[in-house]
Amino acid sequence: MFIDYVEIYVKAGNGGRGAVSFRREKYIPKGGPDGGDGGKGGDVIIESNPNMSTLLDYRYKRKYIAQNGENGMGALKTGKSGDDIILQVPVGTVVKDKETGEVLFDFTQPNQKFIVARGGKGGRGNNHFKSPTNQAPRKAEPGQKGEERWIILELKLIADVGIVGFPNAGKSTLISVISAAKPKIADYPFTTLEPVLGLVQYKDFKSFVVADIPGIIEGASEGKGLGLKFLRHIERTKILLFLIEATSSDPFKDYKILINELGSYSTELLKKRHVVAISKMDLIPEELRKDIERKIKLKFNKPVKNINKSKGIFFISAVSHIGIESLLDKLAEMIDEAEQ
Ligand SMILES: Nc1nc2c(ncn2[C@@H]2O[C@H](COP(=O)(O)OP(=O)(O)OP(=O)(O)O)[C@@H](O)[C@H]2O)c(=O)[nH]1
Ligand SMILES: [Mg+2]
Repeated sequence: MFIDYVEIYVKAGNGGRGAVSFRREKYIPKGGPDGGDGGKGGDVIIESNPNMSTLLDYRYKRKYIAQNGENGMGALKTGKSGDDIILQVPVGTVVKDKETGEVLFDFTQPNQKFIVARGGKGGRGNNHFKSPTNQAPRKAEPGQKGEERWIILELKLIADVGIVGFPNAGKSTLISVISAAKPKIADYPFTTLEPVLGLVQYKDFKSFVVADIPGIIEGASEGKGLGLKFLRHIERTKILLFLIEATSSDPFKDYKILINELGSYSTELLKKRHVVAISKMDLIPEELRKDIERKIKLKFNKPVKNINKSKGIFFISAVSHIGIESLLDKLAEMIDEAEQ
């Protein structure tokens, strides 16, 4: 199962307390203080693991408590430090403080580490409190408390291009043709229930990552269909690809509905550059294609509220491999531009 949002509790270990102890040696009646310090509490650390792809583990176990430091001992022995806990998460995970919503860390690379709750320091033993006036201090410190907090782990996939469209528009078919990804494809809506990433190996050994997400319908922002929560996976993409069926009765209207739904999730999404691809062109009889293309182009020339003009409109068929190359050329060019 693909899980992209969890809330968990983390608590670092407390520091051990410092010891109150006095040296005891033969023939020395009054030994000085020799109470050792308490050990440090264990940290709770989060680490990004490139082999993980979901936050599923954290659905079942919600609380992570690191070990406390041990108390200090006589003969200046420091208590043992508590063991750290390391929580592994997929690359693309954002860590937020649950109470404030503040982003604490964003794992964009593999093997990054972040201490989300710091273990408490051990308290000092009584050997630190000796002074000219007090040769036999009975004072030692308690250990500090380990930090604790509720946090949110949210996985936002990292892709270059996000494909958005109505259910059944052919999004999964397209990603299966341009990449090695093998998502489920079927002739019914909401076939795709979780996002899929595909690596497109492009000319000149370049590559880019495309994300296929579940279909969006009118009213998705009010919870219709699968809702909009998976749009978090296209928040980080550089480019959006709107995929609209050629056989639709009004492709331009579909486009406006999609824009509207995206905008109600986040206006930031609409600031991304985008292209439009009209899919399933093989279903249009060949002799009608030119005419239909011309009409659709004309319609899409009109400006749409809240979004910049698309960087191009492509007429494609994933099944018959029509127009795929020029679409990929454009996407690669736009990614290059976005990276400069
Ligand atoms: N003729 C034709 N059919 C296509 C083409 N692309 C996709 N289809 C068909 O359209 C149907 C839906 O395709 P999917 O790729 O599953 O569509 P989707 O957009 O991923 O759908 P959801 O996951 O439900 O949102 C399937 O029956 C595909 O075989 C195409 O280029 N030409
Ligand atoms: Mg699909």
